[in-house]
Amino acid sequence: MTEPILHHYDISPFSEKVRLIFGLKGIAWASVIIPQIMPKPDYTALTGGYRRTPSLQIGADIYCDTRLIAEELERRYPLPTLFPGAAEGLHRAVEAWAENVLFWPAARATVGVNAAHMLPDFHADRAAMRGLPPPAPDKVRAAGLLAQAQLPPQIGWIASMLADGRHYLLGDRPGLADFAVYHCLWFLDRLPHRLTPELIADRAMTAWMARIAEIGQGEREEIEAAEAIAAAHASRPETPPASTDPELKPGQRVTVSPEERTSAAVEGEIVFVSPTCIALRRTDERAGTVHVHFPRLGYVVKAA
Ligand SMILES: N[C@@H](CCC(=O)N[C@@H](CS)C(=O)NCC(=O)O)C(=O)O
Repeated sequence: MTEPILHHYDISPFSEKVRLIFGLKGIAWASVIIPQIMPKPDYTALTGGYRRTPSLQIGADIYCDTRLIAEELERRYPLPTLFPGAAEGLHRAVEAWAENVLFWPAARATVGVNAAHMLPDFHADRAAMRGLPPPAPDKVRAAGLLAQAQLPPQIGWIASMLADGRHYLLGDRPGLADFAVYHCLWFLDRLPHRLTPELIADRAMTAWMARIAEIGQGEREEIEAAEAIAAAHASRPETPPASTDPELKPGQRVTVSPEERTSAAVEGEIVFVSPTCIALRRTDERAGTVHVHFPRLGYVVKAA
């Protein structure tokens, strides 16, 4: 099988979730470090304009969004499973809570308290991503403090999940629910002003975090973006399975964009649609013909 390539950067929390999946499954992978802020010309040559971090490349197939990346890695590397101890639906429900409700206050609190340590254009870049003007530094700090108040109740829920002595959130083996919650908390300590010392006192929770960290990243090898683009150019996308959607048919030209409008719409021709995924064919001068895959959940599909 062609080696997976993760386009990511080291302090990206969503990327940490995927790196842990590599660790759990013992996968060897290539790492391309992408810029934290726009422009990202090498990255968007592959994704067609999707800017969020990370994406997974396997030959000429590009998988956007960690929810879909998890699904694809589980399909290609089924063991050990990402869904031990409980139904996939329960892992996915914990993931949805963690990434929609827990993640944002954790990110805002971390960035707010570390406002002075971010890349010079970081705050302006993230505001522009949401169609907003650059924020004043004291606004970033104030928003961080407000956000921090949203964390203790949720941290209490996590501690309560571990209170019966279990080693992982849904049982005795680590899975997607652990990684989705963990990456939000992991980010609290990635910048010079670490927040876990003041926010996480529960010993079972600290021990759980240490167990997750020990899973590691699998076997990582650094490569340049140009190598990844050349690998896409030299590969053919996988033959997609039959489409299942009666409305969105292969051959139609559409755009796909995140609901939160945090990334440009990607335009292409539908090659495959399932209840969980939509894949578009597009051609780039450097990357050649690629299939860009998105989850259905959280993404808007429109006629181009
Ligand atoms: N739902 C997405 C969220 C990804 C996300 O928001 N990633 C952050 C970085 S960790 C991001 O894209 N920030 C803007 C950027 O990197 O350009 C996923 O699961 O992959």
